[in-house]
Amino acid sequence: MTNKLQDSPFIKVLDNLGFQPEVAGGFAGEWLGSGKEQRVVSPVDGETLGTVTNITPAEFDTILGRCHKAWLGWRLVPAPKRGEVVKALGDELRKNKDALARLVTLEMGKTLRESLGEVQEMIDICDFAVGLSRQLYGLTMPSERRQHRLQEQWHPLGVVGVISAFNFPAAVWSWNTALALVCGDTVLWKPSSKTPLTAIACTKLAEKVLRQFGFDPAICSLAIGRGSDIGDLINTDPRVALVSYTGSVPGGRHVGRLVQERFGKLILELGGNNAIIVSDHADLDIALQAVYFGAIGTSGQRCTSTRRVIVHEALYETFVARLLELYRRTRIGSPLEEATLMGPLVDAAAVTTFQEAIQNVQHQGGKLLHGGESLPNAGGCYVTPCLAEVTSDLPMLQEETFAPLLYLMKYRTFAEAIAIQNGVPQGLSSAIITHDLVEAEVFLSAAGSDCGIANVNTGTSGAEIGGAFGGEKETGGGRESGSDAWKAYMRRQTSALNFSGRSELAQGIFLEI
Ligand code: UN1
Repeated sequence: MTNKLQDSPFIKVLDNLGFQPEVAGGFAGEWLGSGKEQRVVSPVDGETLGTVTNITPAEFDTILGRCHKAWLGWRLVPAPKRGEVVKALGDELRKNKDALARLVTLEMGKTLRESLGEVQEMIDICDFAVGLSRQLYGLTMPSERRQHRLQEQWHPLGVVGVISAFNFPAAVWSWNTALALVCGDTVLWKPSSKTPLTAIACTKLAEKVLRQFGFDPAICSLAIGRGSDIGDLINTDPRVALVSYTGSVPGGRHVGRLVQERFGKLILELGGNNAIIVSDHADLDIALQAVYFGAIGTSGQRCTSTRRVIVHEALYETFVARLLELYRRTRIGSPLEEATLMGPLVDAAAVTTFQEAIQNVQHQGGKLLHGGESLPNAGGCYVTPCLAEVTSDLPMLQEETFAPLLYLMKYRTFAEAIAIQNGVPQGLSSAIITHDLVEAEVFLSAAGSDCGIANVNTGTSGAEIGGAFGGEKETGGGRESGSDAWKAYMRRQTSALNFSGRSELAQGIFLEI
């Protein structure tokens, strides 16, 4: 470790969060990890942030064993008491909001203001879950039999395996964990190998809170390692009752097959290919804001990022000219600086994928209007955001490129716009910018957007935690976060209770004995 590194701001960030930069990547009541050492490099400036030791398969077995054992006790704690723990976790996140956000920025490169937003989402879901801890309602139903009662209850499920991606390295864990904890589940987290330090920081905070309450800290366990070994151990082990996977479509296909094979439960949050329709009844300022933030926010690395804009031909030229102006002025640079709008991509491989996609688009007949260069800023992975003019039959439009690459296309009729919007295999998020009430209603109707999220006059990204988050088709169909997404984290039990003092079968069946 160089002196420069010891003096650097990220060491102070790590100190604030209570850990050193050389750390073990496994936790289940104690920290362990004796597998491969992994150097964590910041996309901000190419500097080493720390070294994490991955866990071995044998250590995984210990961790999962402890996490499962912790569940046997945790499931019996009354849900409102579990809510108190989540409340304290939310308070701990409030206290550490700045430090954790800085760590997120240093480790994966999103701007500090977006990282602060990410930690805010974590605080929000904790607040939501605290309320939920008193509202895990089951229904009672009128029985068809006399003096019988029919009811359902929701019971804790078991260990929830959370496999998360680099782009929301802290929030995805919290959406799953806050709900899982109040539902009486324990959590085993395998974060992206690109963001282990953020995962260690979050787990440290959870450990602190659980210890304060005298609960087994293995309730929030951690298993850092490669997807192909540690991830698959999670997918195949029947002790993991639910696997919540956020990642690519091919990754989801793999996870889905393994978990389904053993009839485990699944939440899949896979790719998006999100479009905004800009109608001829749109407020252009709203449209520009929605499209610009949707496309360059998190350097185009959200699953909700805007990838396609479908613009009415009547205002296409004006819209594109104004968007181009914004693209030219994009302030690209260190995500730690207040003025920066777009930070780096997560790593060099992401830069290559971005540039290859742009080449492909051009080969297929797309016209490059702006961007696509890689910038040599201080060892980081910086690029200029790309705008490409295309027709709606361009094959690349079917694919999600996880980068700031935005496709612009024209439409003539509203039906055509909806068909283009729905004409991709993914179905996460969508939006329309219009002041025409009928268009907005059609967009939200059964014949409108086929996505899990459909917004009017606001963009595709930045969903609030209060709604259920997730999408259809190749996006995987899972829902997490708000609304009744908690039900996926519990098992439903239906009971018939007979207090009639005699025996009566349902469906009017009579049996003489
Ligand atoms: C993701 O990119 O994995 O809606 C999730 C948003 C955020 C969540 C994104 N609240 O953009």
